[in-house]
Amino acid sequence: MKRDEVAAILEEIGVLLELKGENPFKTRAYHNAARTLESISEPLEKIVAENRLGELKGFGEALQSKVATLVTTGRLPYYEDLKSSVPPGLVEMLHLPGVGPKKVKKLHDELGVASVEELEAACKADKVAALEGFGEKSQQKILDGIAFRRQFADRHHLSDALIAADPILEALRAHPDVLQCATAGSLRRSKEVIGDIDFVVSTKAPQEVLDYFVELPGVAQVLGKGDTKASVVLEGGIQADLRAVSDAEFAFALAYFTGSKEHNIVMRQRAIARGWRLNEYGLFRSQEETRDPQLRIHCRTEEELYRQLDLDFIPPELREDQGEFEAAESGKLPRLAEWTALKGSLHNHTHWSDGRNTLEEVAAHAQEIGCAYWAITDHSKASFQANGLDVTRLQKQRTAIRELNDQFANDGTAFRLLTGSEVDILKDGLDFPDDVLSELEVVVASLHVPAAEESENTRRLIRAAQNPFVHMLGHPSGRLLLERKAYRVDLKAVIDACAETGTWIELNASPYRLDLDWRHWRYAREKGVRCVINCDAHRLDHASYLRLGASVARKGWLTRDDIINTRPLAELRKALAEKRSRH
Ligand code: DGT
Ligand code: CA
Ligand code: CA
Ligand code: ZN
Repeated sequence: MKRDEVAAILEEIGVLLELKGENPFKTRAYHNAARTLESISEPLEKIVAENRLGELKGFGEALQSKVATLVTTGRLPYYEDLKSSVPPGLVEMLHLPGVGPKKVKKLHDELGVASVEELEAACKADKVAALEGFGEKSQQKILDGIAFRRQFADRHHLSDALIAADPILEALRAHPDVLQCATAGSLRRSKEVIGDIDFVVSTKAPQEVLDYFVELPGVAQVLGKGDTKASVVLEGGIQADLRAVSDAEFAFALAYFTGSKEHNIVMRQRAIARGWRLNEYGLFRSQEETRDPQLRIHCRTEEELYRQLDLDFIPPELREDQGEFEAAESGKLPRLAEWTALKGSLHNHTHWSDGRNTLEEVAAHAQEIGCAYWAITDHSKASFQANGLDVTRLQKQRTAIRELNDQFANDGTAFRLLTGSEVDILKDGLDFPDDVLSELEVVVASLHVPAAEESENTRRLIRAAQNPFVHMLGHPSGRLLLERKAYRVDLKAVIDACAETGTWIELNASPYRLDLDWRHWRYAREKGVRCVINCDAHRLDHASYLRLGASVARKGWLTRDDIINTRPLAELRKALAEKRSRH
């Protein structure tokens, strides 16, 4: 088992012990041990193999033996027993606002509440307010929290849906009776949040394939199975549909189930206008609904279907009835960016602020995945909760980055780290003065503590854009998908200001943000504003967000030229210098 998984289990043991009311020293020891593991730079396997766990701070014999067991066997009976002794509903209750382990324990001990549903009933019966340490206000807060979570209970982050869909698609592809298969629906269109996953297969043996699908590992529950369709719930809670059609129907079914519904409606109207009928089974020479193969206009691929309707092939990301038909009719669809064109990320964190890894680790990983550069933009001092850097630490970090880059130069490595900051946008300006910013290669300005009024947030963002040393605005709406709404802001006015000042806008590629939203990018692009697809990486594996960010950029009609970080290092440096030279 790897370091991060071991750390997560230690963390969970700490929480479980808290729920059981264990003494705080013991529970804290597990939380601290998890932190310690996250910050070690040597491979954990090596430390275990050399029997050196005892050298880690706070690792007594009991902890050492548990970690060693996890690393070598991948399991820990102590953890498994502990987990099965605590109702899973208690852990779920911890996600509610203002509810910590102590309160959960109290609710469980005194009211017998063991799930979120039971907690809701207890609140509605006014039993929670009466408990010591709770009161009316916190009872209401719990009820609001439950309602808020329920609102999103059946929606999922795109990244989670992609991870869940991948092994299922692989398994379908491997089945001997499956001829073609694909994901469709909102997942294929790269929507930022997903209701359910849709699969389409073509086969001569639909029953065999459907039987196989509902029995796949990863399927937690079967909701229904008919002759051509099955619905299941995957482990992790995402629902998935599979449709089985004949091979001649595949292109039509794929197009239909990819949607969107709005896009499909226009497609069908175009068919009708030509005296035809379009549905999930085909495009038919018919004035009525039909599934008659004799009447079908043969299309082996979606490209051929679009061609029949006098359209260029419309990439799935654009199928939202947002102007794609006009463009496809007149050969004006943009050539959408490919994620492989990205050369690095310009907004990332390290353990200098709230990231997990060292500069060396970050650089090595970025190189390994084929990047040409990677900017280090840790938080500025106002973000104290994220361990933001003051000027002194920032200077130190710059020196450390310069030394690393010197090493790369000596080794003949082309890769470079870029110095930078994610500087906080404050009420009266930025968290660093201009002379500090001017020495950094990359400056991202972000609003982390917004005001209540729209006009005030708009003013602050525009002012940041007007600063000649700010290259780009970070996560400009501040939304956290399925969790927190955007702050109030006039994004159109902000985009206009960026256009005027030559400031770029980030497409924050974290699956929880995907901010600026794809719906705004066409306007930004028309205004000439450039996009930067940034990982906002806090850990090495966040580098994979580049790909996710690119699929959402495609949804915003962006081409390679619209995206700054498709440029090689020398061109990027020129582009970075440009804004400052306007001044
Ligand atoms: P989701 O699952 O809520 O994230 O969004 P979708 O777009 O994946 O929707 P879903 O799973 O209900 O259906 C998949 C596609 O099937 C949808 O994008 C378009 C097509 N579809 C489903 N129901 C209808 C319908 O009533 N009319 C039309 N024209 N298309 C439909
Ligand atoms: Ca769907
Ligand atoms: Ca569906
Ligand atoms: Zn940020």
